Amino acid sequence: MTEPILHHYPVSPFAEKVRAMLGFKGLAWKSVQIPLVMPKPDVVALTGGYRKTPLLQLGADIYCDTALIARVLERLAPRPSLFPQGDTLAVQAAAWFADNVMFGIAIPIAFQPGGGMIKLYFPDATPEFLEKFGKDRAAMRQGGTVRRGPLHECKANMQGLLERIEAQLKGPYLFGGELCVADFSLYHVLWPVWKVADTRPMLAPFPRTQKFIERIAAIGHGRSTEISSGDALQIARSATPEAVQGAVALETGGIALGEQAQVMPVDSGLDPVTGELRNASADEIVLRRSDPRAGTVQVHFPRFGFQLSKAA
Ligand SMILES: N[C@@H](CCC(=O)N[C@@H](CS)C(=O)NCC(=O)O)C(=O)O
Repeated sequence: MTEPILHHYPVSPFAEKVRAMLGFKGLAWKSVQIPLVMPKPDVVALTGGYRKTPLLQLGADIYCDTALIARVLERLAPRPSLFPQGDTLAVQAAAWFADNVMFGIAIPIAFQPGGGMIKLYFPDATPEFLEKFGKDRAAMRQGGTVRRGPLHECKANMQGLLERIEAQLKGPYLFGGELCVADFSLYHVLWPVWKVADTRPMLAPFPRTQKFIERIAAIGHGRSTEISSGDALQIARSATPEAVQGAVALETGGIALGEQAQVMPVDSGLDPVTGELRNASADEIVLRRSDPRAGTVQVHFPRFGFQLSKAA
């Protein structure tokens, strides 16, 4: 089996979601540390424009977005399953709510300027670094649908959500006794609140929730080996993209397979990726593109939350 390569950085909650899923699956993986802010030349060489964190690479196939990465990990290692109750609406809805709504509430709490996670992971951060970080994220949200509310509003919403999470956790996990993909989504958005000493007391009135976070954190990250982004580009260049099984062109707005198309997220980081359309199913879009350093790669996106259009 091609060893999966995770492109990530330590402070990223979405990367923590995938690190924990890799640990759960007991997979050996390669780790590439990528920049926190743009420019990210080696990331963009692989994706063609998409800049978010993390990415999963399997040879010359690049998977964007953790919702899709979860499905890829399930295919690589079906047991233990990330979908023990099935890939149901309730599971998907809970995962989406955590990844999108709750993430937007947790970030202003745990990534307060100059404090929180940034202080924990970058204790020597200069004012210039903090300014660059703030500007990078503001630019990333430009034109998208993501809103960052003021701190007091986020804290109020977090309090209300924690009460409901605590009530939901009748067993060890959201849907009972078995861990599923939605638990990893909930875990990674609460992870920064739990990591930071200043915000951890918010969880104190919710012992079941706190135990839930500790239980998933204790899974660990599996076995990883560090490689450079140059090594990852070399791996992509010397591999051949996987043949897409059962390719379809479902509701593409008139784009046929083999034609040039453009894909980008709709929420934030609206950086279009252009390539030849190889698949557009209800779940996944695949573009094939070539890059002088990465060679010919296939970039995979989930269908949900992404926009497919004709190449400009
Ligand atoms: N829907 C995406 C969201 C990923 C995301 O927003 N990641 C954050 C880091 S936690 C990010 O990309 N930040 C900007 C960056 O790393 O360039 C996913 O599930 O992968």
